Amino acid sequence: MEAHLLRKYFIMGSQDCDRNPVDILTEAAQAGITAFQFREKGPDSLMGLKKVMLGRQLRKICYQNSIPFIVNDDLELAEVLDADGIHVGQDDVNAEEVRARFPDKMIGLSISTLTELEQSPLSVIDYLGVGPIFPTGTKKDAKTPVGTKWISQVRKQLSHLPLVGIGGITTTSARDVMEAGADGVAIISAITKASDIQKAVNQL
Ligand code: TZP
Ligand code: MG
Repeated sequence: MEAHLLRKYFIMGSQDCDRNPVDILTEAAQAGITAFQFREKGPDSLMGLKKVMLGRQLRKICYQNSIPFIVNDDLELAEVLDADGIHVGQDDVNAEEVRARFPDKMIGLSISTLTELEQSPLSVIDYLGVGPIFPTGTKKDAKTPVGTKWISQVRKQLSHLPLVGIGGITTTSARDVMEAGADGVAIISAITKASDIQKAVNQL
């Protein structure tokens, strides 16, 4: 995977949006995000056909703007929507199983601790999501923040693997995450809650 695609990695599901997710992604795509992850998850998220129908609309926006479309956790949905990639966490389906099923899709894996890093099947994944870097109100079950120092540590150990910081990153703290050695920032609320998405993406 080309690391520059992770630079401004926008993640979102309908549960993160106070207005139409289609409008939010359209604005973010036009403003210059470099990748998108459809993460329809948690309380208030859509299920079944509604999830698929929203996914189709978001997928189309990514096609039209040449932005990689990545699905969180849901392998069936990734298949149905012809996603470019899949992102899995520690409690989701194993990355090796994902690779066996999808030889050509990008695979991202979240890690929060050294143990998780050591136990990860790094040879089958395309990038790591590292965090939460800062406290976040978006993911209710987020682990303890690891800080930007941890990005530097992971970067030292893994010079070859693209990595993106996630969790509580704002337009002002994104710089620290990049300077610690990340290839990009993965953000939800810094974009979904922005009063001016164009401006927020520019600042990022
Ligand atoms: N994984 C770790 S923190 C997080 C996820 C999905 C939430 C990130 O959201 P925000 O609003 O950018 O803090
Ligand atoms: Mg997960």
